[in-house]
This record gives sequence, structure tokens and C-alpha cells, in this order.
Amino acid sequence: MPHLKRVNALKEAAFEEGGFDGYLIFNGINQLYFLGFPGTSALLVPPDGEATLYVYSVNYEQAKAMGKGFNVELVKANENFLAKIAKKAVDCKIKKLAVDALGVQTWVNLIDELGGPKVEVNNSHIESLRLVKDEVEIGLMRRAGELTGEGMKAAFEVVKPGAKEFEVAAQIEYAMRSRGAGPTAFESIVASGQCSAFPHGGCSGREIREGDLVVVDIGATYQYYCSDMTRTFVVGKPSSKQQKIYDTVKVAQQKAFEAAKAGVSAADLDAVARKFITAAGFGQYFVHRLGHGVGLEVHEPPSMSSTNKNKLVAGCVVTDEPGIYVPGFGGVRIEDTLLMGLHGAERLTTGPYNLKPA
Ligand SMILES: [Mn+2]
Repeated sequence: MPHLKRVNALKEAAFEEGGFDGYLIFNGINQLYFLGFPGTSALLVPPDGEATLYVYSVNYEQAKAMGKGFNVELVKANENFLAKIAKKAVDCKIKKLAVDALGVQTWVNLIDELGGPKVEVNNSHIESLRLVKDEVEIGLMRRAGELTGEGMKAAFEVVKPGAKEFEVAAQIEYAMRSRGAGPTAFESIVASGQCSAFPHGGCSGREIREGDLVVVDIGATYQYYCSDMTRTFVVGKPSSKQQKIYDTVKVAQQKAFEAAKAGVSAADLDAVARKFITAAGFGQYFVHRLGHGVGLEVHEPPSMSSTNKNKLVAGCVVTDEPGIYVPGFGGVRIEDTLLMGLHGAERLTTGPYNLKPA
């Protein structure tokens, strides 16, 4: 289902405030944001009238069926795609065209075809729109979060001595997909033993053993929207060092959650978690930023890093995922996806934080 409100919001931002009078969107995820279905090749937003979407014959019937409110143009295999767009841009009397992203050679060719209009690379208006999730997006992300929670429930059941990492991943992914999730938002991480100390520890055929730390980092998608969640388990009785690291990460994650609200900067939130972990003596082992934005992409703005001083706005969705990774020993990460509100944040991923599986 296309999102004409989002197209209108783009026109308001880019045309009325940004000085453009046309917007050409090539990035596939940006197209998905406006259209709600994949498979289109370009989207041209003119100053007046319907936006045009360009689609090859393989996806033409789907685009006609689903692209209500858009002018759907078939691009034939032997046709010059850029020339077709350029002609339309000129016909619409566009004088200053924004293009979101393009390879260098295609850019040169486009400029050649266009002739007159001034062209600028610009993605900031779409980025700002995508940063603040509307009600439809929040609904989908809520569902993606619930489905991810179902996957984590499965992890609680299947993480045990003798289980292989990829068997755990398979059970998690089955639990999510069998309840209506799309493909995973990223490759599931089930990293046990020493591999848990690698933040992107992957998922291998290693058998989980008694006493292992096991980092489980997973994300379902729901209608193209992503979610991101991590829990860490100890199989068997945790050692005092494992328990201490776990408790430190847990409190740091909770502190950042409690400080999270619109108007606080990403850097401030990163500092809340980092200060606590540093005071506990593990600062050197927290080797990544606090988190990242989530939406149609699992990693998108805003970056939740110490260098991002921008204030978070209500309606943005970010992760809160501090970690401690001790090489040769193991690692702990705890992550939830948060929806930022005016007075606080809401967890879109929920589920127990037990260190020990069921
Ligand atoms: Mn993450």
C-alpha cells in the first residue's frame, strides 16, 4: 500500500523548504518507504501531480496492482531508462532536481540526458522523514519486536549443553517465521564460549558446553520493518566473573533505557552506559557504540555513538545494546529496540533477562 502522505511530506520538506522542485529516488529502500512494496527501479516526484514509478516488465503487473496513486511507467528492456526519466523531468519543467543516490557513471549519463535542470545529490530530506516513524511504521515495528521476542523464547528453550549453535539459530528462526515474520533482519548470531567475546561472533557448528557464555543476537522483520534483540545466557552455573560482567551490562543497559527520551542526545545515552561499565572496571571491553537506529534497515540513522551530539526526537527507534567482551574469556551483550517518546522510551522487544536458560 503506497504512502502518499509520506510523498507529500517529502514535497513539503524538499520543495517548500529545500528549494527543489523534483526528487528522483533510486535507492531501493527509499522507494520501499514511499511505495510499501518492492521491485520498482526509480521514483520521480514532480512539482505537481502524481509521482511516476519506473518498473521493468518482470514487476510491472505487481506495480500496477499495488501502486495506487502513482503513475506506473513500464521500462522496456531495449529502452534507455535514464533518457525516459530525463524526458519526464524536462516535461514536468523541473528546474532543480534532487537525486538520492547514484553510481558515478549513471550520474554522468543522467546529467547528459537531462540537459537543462540543475541536479544535486540529496538524501537528507528522505533521511529526516525515515528517522521519525509514523503510526503505520510503529505498528509494524511493534509486531517485528513481538516476533523477535518469540524467537528469543525459543532460544531460552534450546540453548543447552550439546546443542550446536546453528541448531539454536534454526529453532529461533523457525519460531519467528512460523508466526508470520519475514526473513531475518540480519544473520542470526549464536556465539558461544570464546566466540561470545567477538561482538559479531557469527554462528557455527560448535557445540555449546556447560559453563559457556552464549550471546544470542536476533531480529525478525515484519512487512520489511526490522527489529534487533540480544540476550546472553550461561549454560550451567555462572562463575562469579561471568555473573559480575552480566550484572554490569544489565545495569548499564537499564540505566541507558531510563535516561532515554526525546531531547537527550545519542552521545549522552552512550555516556550513561559507558560511564557505568568503566566504573566497574570493564571500560576497555565495551568496544562498540551503544546502538543504532532501526527501521526498514537494521542499521540506519541515528547512530547511538559518542560522536553523535544530535538530540533524539520522539518517534525514532534505536537500540540500547551495551556489551563487555573479554578476549579469551567470553562476552555479554544485552539489547532491546526502543521507541523514543517525549517523556521516556518504550521497549519494542521484551522478554526475560535471565542469565540461565529455562
Ligand atoms: Mn543491534
